[in-house]
Amino acid sequence: MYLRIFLLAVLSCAFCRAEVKIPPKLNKNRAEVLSYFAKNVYGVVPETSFVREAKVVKTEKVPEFSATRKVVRISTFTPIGETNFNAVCYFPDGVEKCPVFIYISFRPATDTKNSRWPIAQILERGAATVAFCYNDVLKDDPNVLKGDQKIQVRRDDSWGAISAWAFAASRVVDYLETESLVDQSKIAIVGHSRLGKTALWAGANDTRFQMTVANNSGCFGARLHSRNLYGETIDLITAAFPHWFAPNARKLWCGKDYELPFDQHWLVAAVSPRLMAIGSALDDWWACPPGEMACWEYASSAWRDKSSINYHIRPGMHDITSRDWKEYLDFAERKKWFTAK
Ligand code: GTR
Repeated sequence: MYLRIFLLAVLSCAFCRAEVKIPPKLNKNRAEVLSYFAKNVYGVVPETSFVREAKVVKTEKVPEFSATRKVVRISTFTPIGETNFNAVCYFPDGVEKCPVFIYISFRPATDTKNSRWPIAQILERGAATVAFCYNDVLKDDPNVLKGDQKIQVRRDDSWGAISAWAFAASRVVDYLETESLVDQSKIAIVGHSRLGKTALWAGANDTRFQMTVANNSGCFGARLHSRNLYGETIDLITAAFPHWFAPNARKLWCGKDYELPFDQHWLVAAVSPRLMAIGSALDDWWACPPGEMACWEYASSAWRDKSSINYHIRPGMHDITSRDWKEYLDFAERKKWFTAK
């Protein structure tokens, strides 16, 4: 498989416009990196006085999972105002203090047959898991930030949907901090694709996430722009999904993928020394696995303990599968997350 990816990269270099470029060296500290990416890519979260609230609205036993399910109503804040969303939590029976895997979901969190969120597989390891649906926070629609009465003039560094979804993930942690079943030192944030970008942005910003998982996260995720061989470009992503980013992302960087003064390994490095996992899929050409692999390689230098940043690539298409989850759970196990069981 690694031979296949190598050949893919070589052929792509030969036939595409790609060149092997050394990405810009990280020349900022973590706080500077975060404010740089906020201003120039994902947008700045404004100061807000919204009332943070999390209410457990339902608690029930789920015998088929040997777990307790809690539904929590959580308040959050978005570029179009305050809103509420439900987080669905599963706590395995018999574990006093659980690691928790928060999954940002495309599908409603009430869907227990979602192959991308393998509840039983996670619970079996002695971890709890929580999901919320990103659309319940802010609709994933290019028009969502346009023409709304509640939204004032959108500034060049105003926040977009990725920031809003990441902010909501941190509100889930606010709740978990009040939950006695949780081991506060073992909270992971997991996302796939656009939600892999979101997980990376959330994990870079909020140090309460002790593990960040960016699965097939591609452009503006854990993939170098300067090693994009044949996948999504800044032009394409910011034209199709302008609402994901600050207007600056397009204004400043469109068409400049190979000449940026930064690259995504800076953001990945902002997760260090906490745990980071990057996952690729071999046939996910749009996300560009060689660029994700290179992002891992360049970001790795930020970790003194190299075993705390994990990379894997599996055969197959763009997806988060139980094979990927096994990789992330095994990574957590290697880092002694499950000793409590
Ligand atoms: C694509 C987008 C990618 C990725 C993907 C997804 O259309 O171009 O950046 O985020 O959607 O989220 O599935």
